[in-house]
Amino acid sequence: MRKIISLVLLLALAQQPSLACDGTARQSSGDAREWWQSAQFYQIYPRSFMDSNGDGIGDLAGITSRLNYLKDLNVTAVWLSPIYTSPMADFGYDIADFFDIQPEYGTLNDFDNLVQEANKLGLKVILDFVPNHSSDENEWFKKSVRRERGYEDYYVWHDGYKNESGARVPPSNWLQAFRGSAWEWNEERQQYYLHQFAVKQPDLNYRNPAVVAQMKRVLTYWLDRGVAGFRVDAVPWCFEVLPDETGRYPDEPLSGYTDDPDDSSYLLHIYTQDLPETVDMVYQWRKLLDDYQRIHGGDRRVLLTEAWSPLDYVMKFYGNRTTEGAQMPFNFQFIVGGNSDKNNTDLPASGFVKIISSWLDNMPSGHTANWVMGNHDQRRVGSRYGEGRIDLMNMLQMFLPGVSITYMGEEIGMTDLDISWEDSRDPAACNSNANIYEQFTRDPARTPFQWSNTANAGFSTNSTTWLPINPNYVTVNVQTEEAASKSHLTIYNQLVALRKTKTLQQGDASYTAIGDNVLAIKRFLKDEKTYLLLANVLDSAVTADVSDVLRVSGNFNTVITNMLSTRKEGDIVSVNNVPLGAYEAIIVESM
Ligand SMILES: *[C@@H]1O[C@H](CO)[C@@H](O)[C@H](O)[C@H]1NC(C)=O
Ligand SMILES: *[C@@H]1O[C@H](CO)[C@@H](O)[C@H](O)[C@H]1NC(C)=O
Ligand SMILES: *[C@@H]1O[C@H](CO)[C@@H](O)[C@H](O)[C@H]1NC(C)=O
Ligand SMILES: *[C@@H]1O[C@H](CO)[C@@H](O)[C@H](O)[C@H]1NC(C)=O
Ligand SMILES: *[C@@H]1O[C@H](CO)[C@@H](O)[C@H](O)[C@H]1NC(C)=O
Ligand SMILES: CC(=O)N[C@H]1CO[C@H](CO)[C@@H](O)[C@@H]1O
Ligand SMILES: [Ca+2]
Ligand SMILES: [Ca+2]
Repeated sequence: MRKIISLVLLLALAQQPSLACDGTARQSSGDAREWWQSAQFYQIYPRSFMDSNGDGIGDLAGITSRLNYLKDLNVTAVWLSPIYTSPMADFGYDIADFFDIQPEYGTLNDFDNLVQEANKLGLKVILDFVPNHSSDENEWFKKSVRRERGYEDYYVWHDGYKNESGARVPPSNWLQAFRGSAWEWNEERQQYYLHQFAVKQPDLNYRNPAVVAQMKRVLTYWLDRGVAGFRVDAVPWCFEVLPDETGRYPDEPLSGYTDDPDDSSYLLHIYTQDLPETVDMVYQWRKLLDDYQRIHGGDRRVLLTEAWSPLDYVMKFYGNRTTEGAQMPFNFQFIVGGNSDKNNTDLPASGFVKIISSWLDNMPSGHTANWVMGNHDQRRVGSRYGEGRIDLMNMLQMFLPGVSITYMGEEIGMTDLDISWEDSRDPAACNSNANIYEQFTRDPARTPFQWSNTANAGFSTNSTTWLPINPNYVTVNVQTEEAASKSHLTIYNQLVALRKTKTLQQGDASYTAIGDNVLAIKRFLKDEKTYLLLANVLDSAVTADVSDVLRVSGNFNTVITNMLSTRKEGDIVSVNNVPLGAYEAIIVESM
């Protein structure tokens, strides 16, 4: 089936080779562009970025000490994964106090200092906002367990049922994301509570206006501390369907995808995800940010939303005809749009084209595209797309029109480290068993950042770090790559500089596949230089003629080459005869 689809796509492309696509808002091109529209966002997983006090765990002072590195990368805004008080059942996505900092990461003072120092360097700070759930150690939950006034319905509680043999059974068949029932019995309250993630992550009840107001207070609190916006976690889970008039929640239908009844993909989540109420909630948060800016001034505050939902639902987060939504609903097509097992090491050029067009063709007009290649939940890009394609993926992220969102370490080509069962820390792994955890674990992409080839990769003075360090740090690290004449990092820096050209900031894009091997992308703007990204995505050499498909002619000048290319900057490329070695990727400019 997939073969047929890509064949049809190739035929369509052959007939209409220059699929022109504008990744950014036409009406806002030129002067009206806002700071975020061609920004580089950089995701930091704080636990693994930099340890300032030798306890083997990254922290806020560590991040502050490395802001110059981010400045040198010309990062526009840094998104920090959760840093709030947490028992760390899900490494900070289980928040015990939405208004304070996890002690092992530092204090509110350390946070204020981080924002201040970042702002001095022109860097904005974005926080992770985790609206769907809190920790069971949050005061709100404890009060709700005790049915304290005002907190009775802060979470989703239910008596459950007695089955025919008189045993207590949960209110519905709903499953949590980390395996097993989404309902947990609470002895003290004598009711079940809903947790769409871990048992220690009870879902807040968005049907309760007091909860909605409380979470808006959380946003305002951090805006007051100077953040430039929020990345919103796990958005599609916020609302669940209302119970029927007898108080019963409907069971979800079986998906047929797996026989494992504990696996969340055993069910189709038609009652627990992607509800319309959730979209409206995002619009309300956007309004809060805009109102805040109107009152307090400063640059536009932004929202980035995380939703692994069908594209038509994801696109709704941009807003509708009357109401603004998130500026950047995350585009996960490079993660979900390839092969279903996410092993894209053999993905042909048409697969890349399909991924790119799936976003650009479905994005409502007047909005800005964004490109996410990975994050702390996914295998590293080099491990998913193959190490030969590390630079290519960075090139795509920087070259395609719109916002780039880099997960820390991708700029130096960090790859997954296999973590043993004993060393596993992720609840998604630990809730399974030693035989199957590798399917679920998210630890391999969370290992400490590799700063140098000195002890512990320069991450910590402690030789015991919370997750082991990838032994490849000896060669894959910032210090070594900065000193090299050519490395993943020097190439990334070249891409950053290229991004500053008017063509890349404001130009149109067209793109196509030539055979299985060649992915060809053109960026162009009237009166400016034209740039071409020409990539051989497979491991056999080819020669391509891109002149007709990209509507270009003559000679181009080589400006950036990947690690596997033997070309040099300044080499002349004739667009009707471009030999490309295995996995070679180059960017050339018109002369
Ligand atoms: C080093 O890290 C380990 C494990 O994280 C910890 O138990 C130990 O106390 C740390 N050493 C120092 C000096 O902080
Ligand atoms: C009732 O639930 C209990 C506990 O889950 C289970 O062991 C038992 O088989 C169930 N009985 C029936 C009749 O479904
Ligand atoms: C847009 O969204 C708002 C807020 O959810 C809603 O009230 C309005 O009806 C929607 N408009 C259209 C045209 O869908
Ligand atoms: C992906 O597929 C390639 C080629 O079939 C294989 O060599 C590699 O081990 C696979 N990688 C993963 C992470 O499954
Ligand atoms: C980052 O920006 C500064 C000033 O805008 C510039 O001098 C520097 O070359 C840029 N770095 C890169 C990698 O483009
Ligand atoms: C990419 C990402 O942030 N994923 C998070 C989604 O939400 C769950 C629950 O909060 C986390 O476990 C994931 O890490
Ligand atoms: Ca530390
Ligand atoms: Ca929910």
